Amino acid sequence: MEVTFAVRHIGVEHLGIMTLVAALKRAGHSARVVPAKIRAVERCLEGVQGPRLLALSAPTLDLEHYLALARRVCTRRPGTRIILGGPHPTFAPEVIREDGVEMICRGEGEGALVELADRLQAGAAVTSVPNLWVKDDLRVHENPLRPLVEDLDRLPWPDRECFPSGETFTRGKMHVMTSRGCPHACAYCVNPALRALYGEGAPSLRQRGVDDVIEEIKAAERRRRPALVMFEDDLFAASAAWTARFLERYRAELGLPFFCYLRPEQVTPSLAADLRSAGCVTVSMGLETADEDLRRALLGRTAENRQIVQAAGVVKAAGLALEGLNIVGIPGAPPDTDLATARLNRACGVDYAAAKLLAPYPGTEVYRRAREAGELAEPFPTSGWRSSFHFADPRQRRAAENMRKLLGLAVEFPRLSPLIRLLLRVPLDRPLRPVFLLWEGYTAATRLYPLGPEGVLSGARKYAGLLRAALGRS
Ligand code: B12
Ligand code: SF4
Repeated sequence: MEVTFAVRHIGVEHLGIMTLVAALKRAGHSARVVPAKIRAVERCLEGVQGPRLLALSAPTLDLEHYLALARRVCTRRPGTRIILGGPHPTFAPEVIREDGVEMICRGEGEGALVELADRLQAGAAVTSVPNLWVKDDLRVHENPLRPLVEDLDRLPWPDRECFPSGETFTRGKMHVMTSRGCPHACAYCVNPALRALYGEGAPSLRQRGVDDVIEEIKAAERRRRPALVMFEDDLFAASAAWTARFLERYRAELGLPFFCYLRPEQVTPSLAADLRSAGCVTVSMGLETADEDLRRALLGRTAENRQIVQAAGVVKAAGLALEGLNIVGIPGAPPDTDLATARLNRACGVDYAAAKLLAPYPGTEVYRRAREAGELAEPFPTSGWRSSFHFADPRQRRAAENMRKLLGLAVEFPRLSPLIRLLLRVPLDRPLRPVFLLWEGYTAATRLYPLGPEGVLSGARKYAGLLRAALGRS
């Protein structure tokens, strides 16, 4: 049978969907990816022979968009089966009670979706598929999870042809994951929640074989050479022995420029040198906040500032570009924490300081605490511009949301600090969005992602779209 995936952010390689598509195809089904707009979805569903299944992958910020789409599809194309998977339904399965959502998938989806498609094609009942919760007229069937796929090499490679443009990569970036999971316990991340969901005995980190990853990149490269390989692993270079073998092979057989995430605790001069000689151009590293107590107690990260600055120095000394990942607008943080975070980024010599607002995503420890304290914003915002915490004092909300847009500039231009301090108090949400996007786009093109003229051009198109959206939405 044919499965229709509707995707909101069509310009981003989405490894989850691409792998699900590949799994369906391997099992003899077909799948199409269309933009998550009612007309495109209807057109696609009209052409489907046999049972119609609409598959949606929902992070929390996109939930409202997908629920609205599901409701419309239900009304206009009755009989369409609709399934929602991804981080939000995994950790907030009660979303199944929403109109339009018949099924949700919790956790890893390849086995579940293939089994669902098999059963629909055979006209069999679907209420007992492991990983799925299924709503019928009487009740919600809450099925147990199937075990995690232990050997990731058994999964098919992501289908790189499934997106409508037919392009293999977005802006020349090829996204790859060499592993799934992470054994750490950061309070704002879904990984600890995933471990709790699967229970004791489930592996907290699974790594692919070196061969499998190298062959996947080579196969993609034969179709189109990527300008940059983006390793999206939650924890790249988790094992020293695996990493040494992998980088050796990568250097000898591929040598393509690449990007990866590291934790400061992982960085050593020899790792940095190996990364560099294998082709790494940019490392992205979580600094989080300059307040060590907050970092430890509230965010669950134990690195000290001294260690972070040292790790950053090692990365820079190896000739790699460094992106600092920061969390600003932490409710209850002492005044000036975010300005101290700007100073920490300067001490690290980051090439770009990315800032996100602390967000309580379902399943995380931060969510649990915020809910208990009655600090969750109602309704949950649908864009990353707004804080998802309830602030008793609106001035604190304003300062948090403004700082998310100004941190990069505060790091780059320390002389602006007095002005930035002032701007934090002014209601400037919308005017600051283009300022933020222009700075982010500029540093992405000139410092972090060497994508060549084609990449710069399509990056400019992407940022033009983001600018339009930022100015038009709340
Ligand atoms: C790469 C990445 C990005 C990339 C690309 C995102 C993308 N669309 O692919 C970029 C940088 C753009 C990004 C941005 C953001 N991200 Co992000 N990102 C990731 C990351 C590291 C990997 C995603 C991935 O490819 N995973 C691998 C695939 C195989 O897993 P998967 O997507 O979960 O899919 C599997 C299952 O969930 C399930 N499944 C998924 N969809 C469906 C659908 C159906 C129908 C079925 C049956 C099953 C199913 O089956 C899949 C295969 O097993 C994850 C962390 C993680 N490990 O997943 C965070 C993660 C998804 N991101 C997260 C967040 C918060 C964000 C941002 C909001 C950050 C910010 N403040 O700006 C933004 C906006 C996201 C958005 N609107 O889409 C959170 C989401 C939490 C939540 N509840 O929503 C995660 C989980 C990080 C975390 N540790 O908490 N992100
Ligand atoms: S934030 Fe990073 S290091 Fe922490 S648990 Fe999540 S993936 Fe692991």
